[in-house]
Amino acid sequence: MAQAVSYEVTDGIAVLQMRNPPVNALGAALRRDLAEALARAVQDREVGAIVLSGAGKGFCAGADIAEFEAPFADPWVPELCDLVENAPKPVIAAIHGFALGGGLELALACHYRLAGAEARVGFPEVNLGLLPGAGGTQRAPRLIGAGAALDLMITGQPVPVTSALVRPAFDMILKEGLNAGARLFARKVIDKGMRPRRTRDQGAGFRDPAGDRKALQTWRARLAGKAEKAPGDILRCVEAAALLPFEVGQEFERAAFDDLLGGDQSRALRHIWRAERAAPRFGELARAPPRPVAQLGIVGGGSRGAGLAAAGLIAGHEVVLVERDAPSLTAALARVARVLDRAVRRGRLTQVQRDGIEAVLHGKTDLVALSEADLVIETAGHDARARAAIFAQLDAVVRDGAVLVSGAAYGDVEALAAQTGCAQDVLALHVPLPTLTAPLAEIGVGRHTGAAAVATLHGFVTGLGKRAVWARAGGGLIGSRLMAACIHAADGLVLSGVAPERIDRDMRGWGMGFGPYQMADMLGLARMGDHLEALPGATGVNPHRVLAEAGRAGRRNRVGWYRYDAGAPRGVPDPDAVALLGVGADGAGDPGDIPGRLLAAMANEGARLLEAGIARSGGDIDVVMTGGFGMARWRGGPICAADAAGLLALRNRLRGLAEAEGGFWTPAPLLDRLIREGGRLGDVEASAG
Ligand code: 3H9
Repeated sequence: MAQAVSYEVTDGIAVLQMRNPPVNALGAALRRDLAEALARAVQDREVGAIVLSGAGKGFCAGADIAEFEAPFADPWVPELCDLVENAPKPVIAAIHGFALGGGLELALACHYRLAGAEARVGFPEVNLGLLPGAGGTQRAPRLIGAGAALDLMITGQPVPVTSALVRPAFDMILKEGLNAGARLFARKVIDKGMRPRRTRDQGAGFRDPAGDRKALQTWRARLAGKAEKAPGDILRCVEAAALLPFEVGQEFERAAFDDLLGGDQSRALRHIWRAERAAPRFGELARAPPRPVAQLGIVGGGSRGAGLAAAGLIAGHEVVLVERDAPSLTAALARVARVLDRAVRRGRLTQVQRDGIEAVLHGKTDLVALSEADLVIETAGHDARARAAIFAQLDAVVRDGAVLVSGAAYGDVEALAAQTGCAQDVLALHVPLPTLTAPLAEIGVGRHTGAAAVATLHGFVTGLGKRAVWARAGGGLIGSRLMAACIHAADGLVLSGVAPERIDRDMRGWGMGFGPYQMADMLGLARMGDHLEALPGATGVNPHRVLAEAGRAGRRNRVGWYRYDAGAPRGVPDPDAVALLGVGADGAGDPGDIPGRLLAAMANEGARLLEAGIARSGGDIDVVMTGGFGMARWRGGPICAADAAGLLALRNRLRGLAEAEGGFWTPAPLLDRLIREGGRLGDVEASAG
């Protein structure tokens, strides 16, 4: 018998167990072996009923996502589901852990379903820009109704098997003893002469057509105007389930699935899925174990410092927060308290936990208080000199083995390390705002940083629930460098008379969470001015500096590129800002293709980061831009977008811009090489890390 499925017959019951670690993904071998095992059980005269289960931590995680980039071997998941459903002997699914995507579709194709009470089920295909394509959109509504099916498929969120949404799909939920329970159930099926109960012939889910129509209307209204394609296709397929015969609905689903699979959105989301899993794998983790972090030191209690202190407290660390004087400390502790209160309101923390947490928060006004800290993150230095002074003082007070982290994306780690006697323990960290909830953390590794310090910071940010991304420290980490390139490219338009709000609107329309000028206001215009001055190749007027020097700090003082008056917390366009630059405030300049221009700048900067070894891979860059800078996941990030549009087109655009506007636009040599070799930016892997 083949190895991806075990086969065992006892007392007339064949148990087919999927064995494809780690998650029983339905790869080609498993599909083939399951089809063979099923045929064997059907032919075996001794067998009266078949139990299908999964070994390891769950029943089945669905189709093997790694196989989506090549043609599928037979039987493909829909055919496998049909084989199961059309089996002439009863097939009983015994689900533990999870049944997701094609795994749940396989379970729905079985004739009876049992689950362990701990199991979770769901249709996460939408997160990959897909829909359940193995009959799920047709079978699920027949069992649980269109409303529940849409909730599961459009949100992509797994739910417990005990949830009212999915409970009707299960014959029995067992608190314990799933395998024994499945055998007993199979015995009963045999003894009572129960026949295969094909889901395609069921109609319990269609009992409330008015409710189904309402659910469809509600979802249709919610999805109106949304750019993502998969949710709308899911809606149409689920609607078809109620209107069309099963086989016709299945064909409809199959065509929609194939269309999504070949489209740019799913390709981008699959790229992000892979890249997000690859990003936290740092080479350093194999070279040294992390050091334990019991006490966390934070220097500076501004929004970043306070956010990190709160995140550290919630993750169970003792926190020492140091500010320069008593009034600053009072303000910093109040900031931490506000972040914690917000965490309670959002359900990240219970009030009881919140009440106890401040006992392990110590506010101090002297760096000496950090003598016991295992990890110190500096967020106070406003310029390189101030940061260097703090690192020199830290070196004198912290104990051996403490990891010292600069919280500034543009911090010069080598210069800071030179202030200490422990260069191997110095590195940088950038967590986007809002710090507590940002899903990612860029770890900036210096030339002299040791593997143990990297592993320690990696372990710390992972413990905060953030995805770690590797970057070489120096001259800005990945996100800040790409945003600076984006904003510099936008500035060229503003200086030629294009209104900033027009640029922001077009970029939001393309799929950025915030426009570049909204982003600059959030970061602060003085700091944005610094970032642009550090950007290689950026020359000419620095409009952020001009505005900052005119007293327009950004959101902080409610006036930057936009005005943030009491009634307009999101900001209103302010022609006075552009007037300061001496260019037309009427927005009359010719914008051309704004997203194309700004994305070209970002992709080119990304290529430079790859060449310089600042980013390890194109995937890492896209993970940073989608996870930390609000770029739509279905766009896949600037590197994925550049690959989709074609590198030759990108290079030609850059050449044209370089001729017209100068050196910043010069195409990175890596682009030439990739064009020659037929390569893609998204496949570039630097050897760093
Ligand atoms: C689908 O089913 C389409 C159908 O409608 C059919 C259409 C015709 N494939 O997350 P973990 C890997 S689309 C391949 O750390 P956990 C994962 O990359 C599919 N590989 O474990 C990792 O590998 P590595 C719909 C997969 O316990 C390893 O397994 N299904 C798949 O924290 C362990 O993963 C999904 O979208 C897969 N389907 O969580 C399910 N799934 O160590 C996505 C996982 O090399 N998966 N891997 O990086 C999950 O949500 C979680 O992995 C799961 C386990 C909850 C299952």
